[in-house]
Amino acid sequence: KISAVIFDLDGVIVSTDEYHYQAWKQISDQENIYFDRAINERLRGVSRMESLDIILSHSDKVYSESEKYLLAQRKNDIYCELLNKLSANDILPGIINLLISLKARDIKIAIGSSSKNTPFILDQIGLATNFDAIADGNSIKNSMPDSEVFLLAAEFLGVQPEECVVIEDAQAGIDAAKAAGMKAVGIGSAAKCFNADMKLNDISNLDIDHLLEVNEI
Ligand code: B16
Ligand code: MG
Repeated sequence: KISAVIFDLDGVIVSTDEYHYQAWKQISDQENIYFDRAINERLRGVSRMESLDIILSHSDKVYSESEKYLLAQRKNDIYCELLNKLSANDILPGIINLLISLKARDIKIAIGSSSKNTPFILDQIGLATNFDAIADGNSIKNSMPDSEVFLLAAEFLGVQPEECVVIEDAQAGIDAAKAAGMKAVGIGSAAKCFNADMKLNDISNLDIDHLLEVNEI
């Protein structure tokens, strides 16, 4: 029986994925590295340093660890500047209604995100105190597709992995949820994931009864 829903952040609760793209685009332009939206798709759910490695794989130059660190820091400065514009208006359609319905049914809710900016983003959109637990990029060693972030969220909630359903927009996140022994709902670009238990274009099409019965699918 499902007793908790774990939400990914970027691409599920809020479309910060567009800001990640803009920030990485500025860095790759400065470095004269080819970068486009197709490459950006591969960065979904992937940690900051692993994202940088994917971008740098399109360059012939060999970057030292300290150069990489500085590039990642510059990207994050640009990204955080863009995050200043975020507000509750940027919460994606269907999310608030879903959170209210889950609370009404005593289903626990958590965040499971690779992002180290999770506290700042939740604060900007006014959801900092709405979740029963938050597991994010600051509390994990291995990022998605490793199961660590979702297992940690379940531990914080005090529930078993098999009682959890994860909502994700990235293949890496669906893989992480399945590796954790959880059910996985793929939305947006993750609606194409072969291993998602349920596939949807966006949250506003989600039927909550269907979500909580995902075990029986
Ligand atoms: P940061 P999620 C992920 O968030 C993003 O999808 C991914 O593009 C980003 O590189 C990663 O967070 C790290 O973000 O630089 O803010 O620590 O989708 O897991 O909520
Ligand atoms: Mg995501």
